[in-house]
Order: sequence, then structure tokens, then C-alpha cells
Amino acid sequence: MKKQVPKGLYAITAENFSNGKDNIIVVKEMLDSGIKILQYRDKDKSKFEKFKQCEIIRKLTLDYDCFFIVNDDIDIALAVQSDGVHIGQDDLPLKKVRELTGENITIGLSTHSPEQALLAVEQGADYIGVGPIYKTFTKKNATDPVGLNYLDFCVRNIAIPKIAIGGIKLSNLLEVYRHSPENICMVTEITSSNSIGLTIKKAQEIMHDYC
Ligand code: TZP
Ligand code: MG
Repeated sequence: MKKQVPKGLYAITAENFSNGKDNIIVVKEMLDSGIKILQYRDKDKSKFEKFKQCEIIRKLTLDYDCFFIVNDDIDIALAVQSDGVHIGQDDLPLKKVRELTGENITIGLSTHSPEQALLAVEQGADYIGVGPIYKTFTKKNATDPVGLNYLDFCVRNIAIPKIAIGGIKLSNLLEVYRHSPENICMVTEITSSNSIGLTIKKAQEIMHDYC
């Protein structure tokens, strides 16, 4: 059975921006701090290394009742039985991904325009990424910021969950939150924090309606 994507703060791994800590250490801190939706994202490791980390994270996320999504690698998602897989506009087409995964896995798709958001729904995405909202240096070759106007379009016109992402920090979280996406993602604001626990606590206080 496909699980419902929980609302609230959405965390993503970023080992290059984790103060020298590996993804597993960071994930443990995130889970201990109450993260309920987590994406594994790593652009540098081998398939084997990513699989090994995902295997561990799958076990941890089950223990903590956290929704677990694997970025890019459909085969790893299937191999570790993650709850979801996240793809971008340059990955396999959504319909092909659905054929490969079957119905029981959540598929998230990054979108950057109204056309992409409408197409994502038509093609069966379970949620969409909406971003980058602000300028981000975390993702190589990220598109130019789409701003809050595009988020507003999605909130008004797209029925599936919307995950606002890109350049979101504690300092601008409230501004994004007021535009009412179901989820908000902060990547490096969490992974590079000296106190992941405190950063997550502050974010959840700002997003109090969700928690
Ligand atoms: N997709 C769109 S922007 C982004 C991804 C993975 C990175 C956002 O990272 P940060 O550190 O929250 O700006
Ligand atoms: Mg991708």
C-alpha cells in the first residue's frame, strides 16, 4: 500500500555540506530531532556506496516512522524498499518510472514552471517539488529561482502535495510557510548546522501548524 506523504519539514542529505559528517550520522541526528520525511540525495558516491547507506537509512527510518525517499536511483529505491523515489525533469519519464516501480511507491517530481506542474499531475506524480524558490548553491546547475509566484500558482492549481525547496533558511521560512505548501525543504540549513536538533526545533516552531 502506498503511504501518505506526511506534511511538514522535509530534509535531504548533503554530505558535502555536513561539516565533515557522513550521511548516516546526519540522518541519525535528523531522526532524533523529529524529521518525518527524508530524502537521500548524493551525487558523488558509487551505486554500491549509495545502496549501502540507503540500506542503513531504510532501517533507521522504519524505526523512527519516517517517510523515506531515494533521489534519482529507482533501482536503489526498489532494492531497499523505500517509501518513495524522487526524479527530475531530466530523468526517465514519470510514466516509465511508474511502470518500473508499480503503484505502491510514491513518486516525486521536481518542477520549475506551471506547465511542468500540470504535466506532473497528469502523468501521475504523487507530489511535486516547487523550486528553487530562492537562489541556491547546493544543487549544481539549479535553474534560476522561480520565486513565490510559482509556488502560489501551484498552491491554487495543483491538488497533490507541493514541496517548496531551494535557498530556504530559518530566516525566510516563515515567508514560505505563509504561502501554504504542504512541505518545506531546507537542505544545507539543516545539514550544515552546528546543532541540527536546534535548527529543526526552530523550524518546527515556525511551521507550528504542521507539527
Ligand atoms: N532541488 C532544487 S533546489 C535544491 C534541490 C535539491 C537544493 C536546495 O538546497 P538548499 O541548501 O536548501 O538551498
Ligand atoms: Mg534527479
